[in-house]
Amino acid sequence: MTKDLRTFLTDLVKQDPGGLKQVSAPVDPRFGITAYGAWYDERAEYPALLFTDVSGVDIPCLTNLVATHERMALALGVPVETLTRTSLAGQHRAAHPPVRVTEAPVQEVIWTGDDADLRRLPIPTHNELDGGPFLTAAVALMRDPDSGALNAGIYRHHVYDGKRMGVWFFGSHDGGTIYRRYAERGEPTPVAIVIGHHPAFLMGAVSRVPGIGGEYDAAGAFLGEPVELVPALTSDLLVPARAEIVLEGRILAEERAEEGPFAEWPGHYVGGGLKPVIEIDTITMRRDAIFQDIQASGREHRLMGALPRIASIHEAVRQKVPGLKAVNIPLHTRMHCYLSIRKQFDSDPTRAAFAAFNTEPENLRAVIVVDDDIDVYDEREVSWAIGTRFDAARDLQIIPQWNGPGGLLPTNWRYDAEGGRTPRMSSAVIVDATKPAPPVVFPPRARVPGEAVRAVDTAAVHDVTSVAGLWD
Ligand SMILES: Cc1cc2nc3c(=O)[nH]c(=O)nc-3n(C[C@H](O)[C@H](O)[C@H](O)COP(=O)(O)O)c2cc1C
Ligand SMILES: [Mn+2]
Repeated sequence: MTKDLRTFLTDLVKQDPGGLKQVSAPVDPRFGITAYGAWYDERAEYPALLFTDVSGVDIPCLTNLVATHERMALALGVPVETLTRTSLAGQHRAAHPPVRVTEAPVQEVIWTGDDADLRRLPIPTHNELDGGPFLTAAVALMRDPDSGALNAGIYRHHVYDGKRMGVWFFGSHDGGTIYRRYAERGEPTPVAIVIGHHPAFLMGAVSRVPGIGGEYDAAGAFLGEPVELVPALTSDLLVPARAEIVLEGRILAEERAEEGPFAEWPGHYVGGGLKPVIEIDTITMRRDAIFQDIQASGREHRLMGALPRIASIHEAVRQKVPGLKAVNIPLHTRMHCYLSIRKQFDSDPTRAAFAAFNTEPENLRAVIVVDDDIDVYDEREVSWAIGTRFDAARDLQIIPQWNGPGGLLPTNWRYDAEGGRTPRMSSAVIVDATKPAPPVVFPPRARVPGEAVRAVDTAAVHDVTSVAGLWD
């Protein structure tokens, strides 16, 4: 059966009892949905939550679906260790290109005109000081007017009323490039916003694919099968046939509106300032559609930011430094990246770090490079490498003007006592915690020979309950 959100929920209920919880009490989309996520977060639990009685609307809201490595592993059909302890390298992106189909479940229900009203969807307001409801799991599709390529990405959409939303494309993201290309010609940008699909589809949509477009291929690689596409109703865009909901509209060429504030993954609120405005014309959906949300600024948001990029960074760094072994972006500090390499040249760490920075230019602030005997998934190992193999005067490189100006990182802004802010550039660092390249002989790491440890006779070990007999 072709994979979609429903096939995944079916798998989840079978494979992971308790992994999906239904909340049948009435909830207010304003803080009511995220409140349940926060309640579980306080207990370090992250079940997927399906709200079937959201006040004022008929459509249920699903959140926290992609909040754990375990569920993502289930979605990708791999052991969880593959997600938590490897780099998901070698996603064969070209293996499953998208296919056109004729059956379009996502167009079973069509809302046009006044009926195409965003207020009929269960769109949460997530955190205390957010400027309003936001779409957080919405994959916006646009076509590059120069190459014709279809591009996808998740972008935050600030819902202003039944028809209009603000959208913020960060820094150099392709979404913004496409919008600016249309806007420079004075034309609106056709957009289709996809809500609700298999988690592997979302992994593809937020992958760092080189060049504009290619996200449908990346999604196919993660799904292990092609994404099925049908034509949108109001543009030449192609939308996933088995998505839950699609919003069709245009990004207006001239209009701008104040966007945000909105709580972002670094854990702070960030206002966008004046941003492009989308007008929605048509909303299509499946019968009994499920609206999908990502718990903003929570674990789900950070996991979805880190996980797909680990694979992309692996792929980019490996091209420059073939000795790359593993990549980690720790969930709790998503602006840091750890690379372990089998070092051949003293230039390897710098080359590797720049390849990582250039794959994730908006988000990374520090790349820490270690040798291949260091486990980048173990914070203690990384700290130990810094403590023993890194000399700040020689091995710290500062890139003074890397990030910003502006964006999500608080360091990219200067704040003042009046509550104002000015965008500024911020720096990035490379921490080279590797040993010198061969043929330099570095002291070996202390260890008891493995052979001797394996020969330990545990049957001869017992608790000492009395000292009688141990000495005269
Ligand atoms: C939950 C979530 C929210 C995101 N929000 C935004 C956003 O508001 N703006 C943005 O430019 N990128 C956002 N991203 C990142 C993009 O979706 C992602 O980097 C994508 O690769 C960008 O694609 P593009 O370069 O093709 O535009 C978000 C990612 C996730 C997982
Ligand atoms: Mn892209």
